[in-house]
Amino acid sequence: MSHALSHLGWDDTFASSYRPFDRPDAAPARVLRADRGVCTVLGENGVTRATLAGSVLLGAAQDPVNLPCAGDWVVTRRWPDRRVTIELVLPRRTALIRRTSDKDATGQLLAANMDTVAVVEPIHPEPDDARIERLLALAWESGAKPLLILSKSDTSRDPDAVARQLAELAPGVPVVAVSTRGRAGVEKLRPYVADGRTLALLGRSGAGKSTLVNALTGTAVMPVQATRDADGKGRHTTAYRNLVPLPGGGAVLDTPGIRGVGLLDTADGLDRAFADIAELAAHCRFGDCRHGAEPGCAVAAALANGSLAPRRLASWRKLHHEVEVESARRQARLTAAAGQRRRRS
Ligand SMILES: Nc1nc2c(ncn2[C@@H]2O[C@H](COP(=O)(O)OP(=O)(O)OP(=O)(O)O)[C@@H](O)[C@H]2O)c(=O)[nH]1
Ligand SMILES: [Mg+2]
Ligand SMILES: [Zn+2]
Repeated sequence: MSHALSHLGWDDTFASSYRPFDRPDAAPARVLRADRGVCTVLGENGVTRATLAGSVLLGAAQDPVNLPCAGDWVVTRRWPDRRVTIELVLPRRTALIRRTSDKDATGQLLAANMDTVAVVEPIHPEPDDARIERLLALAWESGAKPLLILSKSDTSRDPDAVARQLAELAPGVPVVAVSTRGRAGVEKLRPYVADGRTLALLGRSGAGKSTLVNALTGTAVMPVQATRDADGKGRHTTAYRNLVPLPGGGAVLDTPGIRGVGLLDTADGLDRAFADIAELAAHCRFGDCRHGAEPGCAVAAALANGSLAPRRLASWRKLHHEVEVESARRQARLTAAAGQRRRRS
């Protein structure tokens, strides 16, 4: 197995899905950055640019999620004229996908094959509970392990207290407060970027994602916002999703700050992000309990005794509704597409 690639997470599973495509002019590589048909890939022999083979373009025409993305493992082919093409995207172990917009129901792949997805939320200005919950649902849905990073902890007098408070929004998710200023630094994040591991960063613009990447690499690989706005809003600085290999092995995947993040129509991530409510709901008397006025509702009981915050339930309802609407939309699209096929045949 390739030593250089194993630092980036190449393992027996990827190697065995690569094997059928192995040939003298082929090689595995990992996508560092994808840029409209041209990818920057890192292989055994270093970094090269690669264009997309016809078969890859065909797959992408069916669903843009099939396009290679930062973090993907791919089969590359070197041509006699030294051009390099991407022939195939190897099956993804994990995939971070958001719904792009309300009308257009296609998903957008943000990162692939990461072991951990960190939701990066700055301590200052005030952390946004609803955003954290939404992004954690997306993180759970990816199949990777979620992590909540409270960034800019130097701007808070008691970051650990904030972390404890926010832990309630994140059942089963480790919460770490970090600062890129001062001694504490980002060392708490090292385990997530240990040799062979990939950590993806997700969060609003200005959260300090690229600053974290630079702190982890020890060099200024990613441009960061020059000045910190008082209101913390800031313009988008990072425009590309970028996988950055770290000197000690492991990699961190930076993403541009995202404004709207829609959930896809799968509820699994949501159930895991709201494991506290899912657990309560399992104890409701009726299997189809809507947690309104039904008798024997464990969710209502938890609200009444104060162990469940009303805000938390409202947040869950909102996201749940969104997923249901999305699911109905997808069903309608499938029905329409089937109708078209029938009329054509
Ligand atoms: N006080 C403080 N400021 C920080 C810290 N980390 C980052 N910043 C500042 O926050 C601003 C935004 O940082 P970026 O790293 O560019 O944020 P980003 O999340 O990459 O933003 P986008 O690329 O737009 O998504 C910069 O001005 C940083 O100097 C920190 O730990 N403490
Ligand atoms: Mg950035
Ligand atoms: Zn109930």
